[in-house]
Amino acid sequence: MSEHLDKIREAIVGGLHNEIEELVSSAVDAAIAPQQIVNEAMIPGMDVVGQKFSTNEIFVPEMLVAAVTMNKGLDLLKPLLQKAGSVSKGTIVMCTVKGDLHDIGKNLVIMMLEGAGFEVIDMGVDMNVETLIAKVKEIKPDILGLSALLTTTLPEMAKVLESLEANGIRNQVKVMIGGAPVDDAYSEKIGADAYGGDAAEAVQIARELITG
Ligand code: B1M
Repeated sequence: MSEHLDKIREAIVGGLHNEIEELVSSAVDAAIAPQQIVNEAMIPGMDVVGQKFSTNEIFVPEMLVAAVTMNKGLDLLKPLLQKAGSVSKGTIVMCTVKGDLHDIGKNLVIMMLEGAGFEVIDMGVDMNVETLIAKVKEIKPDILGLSALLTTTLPEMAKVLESLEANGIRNQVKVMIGGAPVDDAYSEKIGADAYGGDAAEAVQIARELITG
């Protein structure tokens, strides 16, 4: 099993986007659980990419190819991660905040939420506050999910919460936040309802937020 996972991790790190689908398929054929492929090979691969970027061993183009490779692998796993029930467990509007283009984590969270039976409206990346507030007013979701990967875009989460207050709709929607630089303390500081550390935790929290 570890040979499959090692190869997938190395393919993400090396940006082997032409090989990833075959590697993921053969891991699935070898009965390795999709969640294990994501958590023990793909995400650790992205962590290595991040470390190499920090130490100037690789630059943005290589990081981008790694992201393409990751997305191809996730696309293949998506139907296996999703076994949605027919009755919606609740509605969630989700985005990556203004100024931030990182969407792999958000997409993974969405896949898991959909798999758990939630209806998710994906607003994409670099989402401006006005458009988001208009969507919340239109859809009236149970939960608004915000993702951010950059320390520079974290304050955008606070802006969304301020804008919900200013529009008089803060008490109508629960707000869940997540992303690598986010933590419980930040969630509390800006007045979000919850912080999710990873996709599985996000599902658990969404359930709790909806059942109260
Ligand atoms: Co970017 N980048 N990047 N990047 N990038 C980071 C985040 C960085 C940590 C790399 C580093 O320096 N080590 C660093 C941020 C440093 C900081 O702010 N302190 C960084 C930087 C600096 C940048 C640029 C500024 C680089 C530049 O241009 N000079 C630039 C910014 C662009 C922008 O957004 N405006 C940039 C660009 C890019 C690419 C476009 C090349 C690419 C993104 C492609 C894409 O997403 N489509 C990219 C990538 C791939 C990364 C790393 C390597 C990987 C991110 C990732 O996908 N991780 C990243 C380093 C790292 O994180 N190791 C890095 C895998 C993903 C599954 O994890 O997103 O954390 P994650 O999501 C997790 C949890 O956080 C959680 O669940 C997910 C699943 O477990 N979660 C939630 C996420 N959202 C949630 C929401 C929830 C709940 C849980 O509820 C709503």
